[in-house]
Amino acid sequence: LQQKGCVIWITGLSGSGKSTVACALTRALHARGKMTYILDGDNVRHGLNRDLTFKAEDRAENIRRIGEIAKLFADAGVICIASVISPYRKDRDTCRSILPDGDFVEVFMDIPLCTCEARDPKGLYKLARAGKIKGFTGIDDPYEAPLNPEIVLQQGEVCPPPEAMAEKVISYLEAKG
Ligand code: GGZ
Repeated sequence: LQQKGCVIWITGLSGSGKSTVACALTRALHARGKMTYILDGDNVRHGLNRDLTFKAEDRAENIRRIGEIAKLFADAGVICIASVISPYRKDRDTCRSILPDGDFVEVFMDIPLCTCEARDPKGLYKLARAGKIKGFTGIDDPYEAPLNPEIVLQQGEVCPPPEAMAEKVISYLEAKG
């Protein structure tokens, strides 16, 4: 194989920019001739995982399935980018545990709730605040931030462009060979 696969696991709140960074990362990796595949929570929930709700057990099952698929892609030599809220540490750690050491790269979108809520791209925070969506992550459902992620993507005064965030991931991958 010309390319070694791995899993880039992007975790963070709704509206933190996971999907945007996943797309920027894919473009940057393609430009370097790498094969990638994005597993986006919101998309996978429309197909394979359409039987799952947002209660804790179903979120766990959502993450388990996405982790198993990501592993298959990595086995096939693809850089698989999972962009899923994955709010529970235990569920993310289970995904890590099924991969060889070093092949699970956890990327934490460390963006404050107030920023995500201000963006509210789909108006879901507004609905959650109004009580029209119950169990919304960050509002009335937990988000457990990673304790030891490989990469933390943060914002200062302004949020860096997604390309700059993607470059941080690429630098990490290059440093790891
Ligand atoms: C969190 C929810 C919820 C609830 C619907 N809580 O930002 P989005 O809108 O486009 O993507 C979110 C998506 C979350 O799916 P995941 O598979 O990533 O979640 S998890 O890892 O927790 O299983 C959000 C939308 O679905 N959404 N209801 N209650 N996000």
